[in-house]
Amino acid sequence: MPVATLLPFTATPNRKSASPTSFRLTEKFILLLVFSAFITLCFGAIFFLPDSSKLLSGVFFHSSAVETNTRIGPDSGDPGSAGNDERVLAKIRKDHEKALLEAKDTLQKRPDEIKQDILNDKDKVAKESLGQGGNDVNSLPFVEYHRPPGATGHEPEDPVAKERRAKIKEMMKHAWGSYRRYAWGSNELRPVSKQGHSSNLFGSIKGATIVDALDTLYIMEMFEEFDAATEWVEKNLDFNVNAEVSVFEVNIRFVGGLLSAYYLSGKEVYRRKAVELGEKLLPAFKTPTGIPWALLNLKSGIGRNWPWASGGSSILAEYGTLHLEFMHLSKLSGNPDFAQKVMNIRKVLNRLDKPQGLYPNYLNPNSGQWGQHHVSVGGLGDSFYEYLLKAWLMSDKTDEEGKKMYYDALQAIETNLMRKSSGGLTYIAEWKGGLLEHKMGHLTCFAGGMMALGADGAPSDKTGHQMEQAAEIARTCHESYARTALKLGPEAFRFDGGVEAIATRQNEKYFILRPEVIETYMYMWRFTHDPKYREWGWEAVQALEQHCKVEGGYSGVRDVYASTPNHDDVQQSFYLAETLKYLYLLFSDDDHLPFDHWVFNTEAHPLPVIRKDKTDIPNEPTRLWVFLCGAAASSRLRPPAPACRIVSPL
Ligand code: DMJ
Repeated sequence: MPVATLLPFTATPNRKSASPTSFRLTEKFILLLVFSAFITLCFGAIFFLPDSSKLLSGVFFHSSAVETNTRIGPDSGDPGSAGNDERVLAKIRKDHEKALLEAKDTLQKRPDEIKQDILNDKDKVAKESLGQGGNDVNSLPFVEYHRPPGATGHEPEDPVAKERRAKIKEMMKHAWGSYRRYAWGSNELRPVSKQGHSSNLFGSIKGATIVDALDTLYIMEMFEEFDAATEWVEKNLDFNVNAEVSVFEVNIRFVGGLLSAYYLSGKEVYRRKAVELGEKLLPAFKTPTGIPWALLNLKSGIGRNWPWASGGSSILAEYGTLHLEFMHLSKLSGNPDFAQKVMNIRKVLNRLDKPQGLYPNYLNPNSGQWGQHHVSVGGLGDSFYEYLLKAWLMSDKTDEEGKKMYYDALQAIETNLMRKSSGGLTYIAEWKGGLLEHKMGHLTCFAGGMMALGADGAPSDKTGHQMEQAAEIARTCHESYARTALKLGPEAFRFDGGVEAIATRQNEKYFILRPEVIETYMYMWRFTHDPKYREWGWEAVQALEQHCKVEGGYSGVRDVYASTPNHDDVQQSFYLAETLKYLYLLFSDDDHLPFDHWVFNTEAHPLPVIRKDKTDIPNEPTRLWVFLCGAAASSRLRPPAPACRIVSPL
C-alpha cells in the first residue's frame, strides 16, 4: 500500500471533492488507527526525548560548567543532577538526625560532663588556632599586651644606694660590652683569652648570654644594647638544630629569658621564639610516666638521661624546674599541653611514698620509682622546692597543691636536714639513705631567699620562725665568703672534721660567679630592710671587682682560699642573668619588679603573676564561644549569630 493512501488529510486530485461520509468502514478504521498511533508517539516524545536545552548547550555552547563536570566525572556532585539532589537530601537528613542525637546525648549528660566536653572543644580549637599539629608558631592567637608594673625602676633617693646601683650598671656594661666585642653570638665569653665559649648544655643553640642577659639589659635601661640583642634574636636565634640539649638548662635560660623579655618589652618576637622553643621541648615528656628526659635531641625528639644518674633516673631539680615557664607558655600560646605536662609531674610525685616526707633526687621515668635515696636542697634538688613555692605565688595564690607540697617539703627538710653547728651556724646538710653528709653547697644558699619569700604564707604561725631560719642561712652563707682569702664563696663548704663553713676538698674551692648568696641578700633586704644585707652585697661587689674582673670581662676563680686569683676563663651567662641583676635590685627601691607582681624563675628571669581576676595579664589568647543553634551545640572563636543561645565563654 502506497504511503499516500494512508494519509487521511493529504489531498489527492480524485478525492478533493469527496465527502468524508463517503469513506468506507474499513477506511475509517485504518484512519483511526493511524491517528491514535500518531498521538501516542507525540505523547511519548514528551517523556523520552532528551532535554533540548541541555542537548543544545552540550553541542553548541561549550560552557565552563559542562567542561568542569566533564573533568571531574559523573560523581562530582553536580547540584543540578537528580542523583546529586538525592545525595544532598540524604546528607541533610543525616546531619539532622546526627544533630538530634547529639542534642539528646547532651541533655542526658551531667553538668560536669558537659563542662569537660566544652573544655575539650576549647583545647581542640586552641590547638587548631596554632596550626597543624600545634606547631605553627606564626599563627599564635592574638594577645593584648599589658606591661606589668615595675618593669623599670627609678634612682634611689639614698645617695649611697644610688651610687652603688650605678656601679653595678657599670659592671654590667663591662660584662656585656666584653661579650659583645669578643664573643658575640657564642654562648659564653672566655674573658681572659677573649674569645667565645660554648658549653654542650645547649647543643648547637647559640647566644645563651644574649638571651640570658636580655631582661637585665632592660631593667637597667640599657635600651641600645637591648635593641642590638633583639636584632640578633630576630635574625640568628635558631632552634632548628640537630643537637642534644639539657631540657632544664634550655628551659630556665632560653625559655625563661625569652618569656621575661616578652613581658618586659611586649615584643612579639620573644613570645614567638619562646613558644617555638617550648614546642621543641615537648617530646622530652614522651616517657611511660610523663617524667621528662634530662637530654633531648631537638631534631629527632629522642630523649635520654644523664649516663651518671642513678639507675637511668631523671633529676628532681631538672624535671621539677619547668613549671613556671610551662604555665606561661600555655597562657601565651593557647596550647594547654605545656600546663598539662607539668601538672602531670606533680601527679606522679604525689602518688609516691616519700621517705620521711623527703623527695629523693632520682626518679626513674620508665618505672616511676625513686632511684638512689639522696636528698639535697643544693645541686640535683634545689629549684624543685623553689618552683613549688613560686608556682603558688605566680598563680595569685590559687595553686593550693603547689603550696601544700612546698610547706610539707620544707617541714621535712627542717626536721631531717637542717642542723646547727657547734659554732652556732645553721646549715642544710645532704641526706643519703638516712645518713647526713654535713656539707652545704653554694647552690643551697638560695634557700635563705626562698624561705624568706615563703615565710608570709607559712602555716600554723610559722612565719616568724621561717624568717629567722632564712636569716640564719643568709648568715651562714655570708660566713662561707668571709672565711676565704678572696672573700668569695666556695662551691661547697663543710661542717665536719673541725671546720665550719669552709671547703676542705680541693675540688670544692672554686667560685664560678654564682648568684645564690647575693640572691638571698636581695630577698632578705626586701623583707627586712636590715642594712647589713646591702653591706654584705657590697662586700661581694668589691671582691668581684678585685679578683674576677679582667680586661675582657669577669672570670670565675679556681680557689677562693688562694691569695691571688687563678682565673678559670669563663664568664658564665648566669653572671649577667642573675648575679648582676640581684645586685642591682639589692640597691634599687622595692617597687622595681615588686614581688606582688613578679616571680623570678630560677635563672632570675622575672615572670608576671597570673591574676585570678585576669586584670593585669596579657594572657587570654583564645575566647571560645559555645552555643546552641536550634538543637545543635557548636563552638567557634567568634560570637555566634544572635538567634543562637550562648552557653559559654564560661
Ligand atoms: C643557675 O643556672 C640557676 O640558678 C640554677 O637554678 C642553678 N645554678 C645556676 C647558677 O648557679
